[in-house]
Amino acid sequence: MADDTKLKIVVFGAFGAGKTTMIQTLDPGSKHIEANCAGGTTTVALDFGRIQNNGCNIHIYGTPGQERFEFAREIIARGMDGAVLLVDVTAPPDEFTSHLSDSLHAAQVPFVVFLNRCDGTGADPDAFVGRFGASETWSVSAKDRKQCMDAFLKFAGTLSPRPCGHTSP
Ligand SMILES: Nc1nc2c(ncn2[C@@H]2O[C@H](COP(=O)(O)OP(=O)(O)OP(=O)(O)O)[C@@H](O)[C@H]2O)c(=O)[nH]1
Ligand SMILES: [Mg+2]
Repeated sequence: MADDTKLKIVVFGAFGAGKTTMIQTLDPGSKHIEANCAGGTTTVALDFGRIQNNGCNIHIYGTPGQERFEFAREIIARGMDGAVLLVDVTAPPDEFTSHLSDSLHAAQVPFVVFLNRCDGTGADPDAFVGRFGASETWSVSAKDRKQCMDAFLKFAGTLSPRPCGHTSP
């Protein structure tokens, strides 16, 4: 039977890392609450997309990357089954991404690292491999549907889905 289980996966990452772009790539019908900022847009509340895979309804929540939205990240994270930490590999390693990875370890939630913008000028994914202690690391471009979908579904397949009627804490 289709849609008989569900998963909540939350995407974290620093400002501009590509969270909204990846969720749009995974689900072209996804919703995004954004504001204009210098050179583009920034998430000011959340992203929400859905994928159905083998009878599992996967809910994907994107978080705001600006540090001042910590309260929003805490709310969105509640009841998550797994997380993706998205890292911009065209920029040097930053403290905020390390803070996000520390929070995921502290929450004892399974998470995977997506090294993003591998298509970008100056991309250096090797500088990040093994850095965050995640179960797995994938090199992707958030604009490449196949890369993102393959890695995302592989990660989702390692999680334990819940029955659809179950209410999370
Ligand atoms: N070339 C390339 N551009 C990307 C990639 N991922 C994101 N971008 C671009 O980077 C910019 C920021 O992407 P967003 O998806 O808005 O980043 P975000 O992590 O949601 O940002 P915040 O919500 O502000 O934290 C946009 O112009 C995207 O088109 C990628 O993999 N490759
Ligand atoms: Mg965003």
